[in-house]
Amino acid sequence: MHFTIDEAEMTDAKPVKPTYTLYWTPGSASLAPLVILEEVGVPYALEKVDTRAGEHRSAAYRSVHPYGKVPAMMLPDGRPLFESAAICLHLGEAYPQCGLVPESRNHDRARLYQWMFFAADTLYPSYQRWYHADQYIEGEAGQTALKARALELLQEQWAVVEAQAARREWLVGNRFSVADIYVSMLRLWYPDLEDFDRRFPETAAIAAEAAQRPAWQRAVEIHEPG
Ligand SMILES: N[C@@H](CCC(=O)N[C@@H](CS)C(=O)NCC(=O)O)C(=O)O
Repeated sequence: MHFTIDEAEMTDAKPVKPTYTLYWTPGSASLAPLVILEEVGVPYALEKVDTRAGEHRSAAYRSVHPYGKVPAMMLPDGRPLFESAAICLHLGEAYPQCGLVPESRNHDRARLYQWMFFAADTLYPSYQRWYHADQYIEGEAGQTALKARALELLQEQWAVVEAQAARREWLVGNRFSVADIYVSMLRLWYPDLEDFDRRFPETAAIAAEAAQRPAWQRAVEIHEPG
């Protein structure tokens, strides 16, 4: 892992294609940004962050992500961007020709923000309580209770997504968007996927469609190798 831009790259007289660098870890929220990089087809580099070795807490990595979380992205102009949902939205907006975000004046753009924030700000924290109860409360009894509550919340929250998915083919407007990619990533984290698909079949159908896409398949091959 290295966190600085190659000086030769910066002084090279030849035009350099814009390159994104995604800082990623298997099983993390870096999957959705990676899928979107593959969807838009821009050049990118990958930097694996070894969270088990604590690389995400190093001073070098904090110069990219000041809170020491994964993912983060270095933009082609050398500026860092963090928060998985923000990275997804930014990439979608940077390449409007790919159609992964509705046009800015379209009401569907507001809906896209709604579902992205619901996913990142409501669903994601429930997963954090389920997977990392020890970071919220001390003692086994408290952690068990917190995990049980987190699962109840996940079920309530996914039911909200399911109601929307039942009304339309995709989550926003009438076409595939970054929101479909983001919620399909969050589905993968559900503790029991068979149970998820039974409870939330319409959302599962969106995830199944997303998983058919070549970009998703390429990203998963990199991100979650068998
Ligand atoms: N809101 C952040 C959350 C990022 C986050 O919590 N990432 C996890 C991996 S999915 C992480 O870095 N965990 C390492 C740690 O907390 O020590 C985002 O969406 O990017």
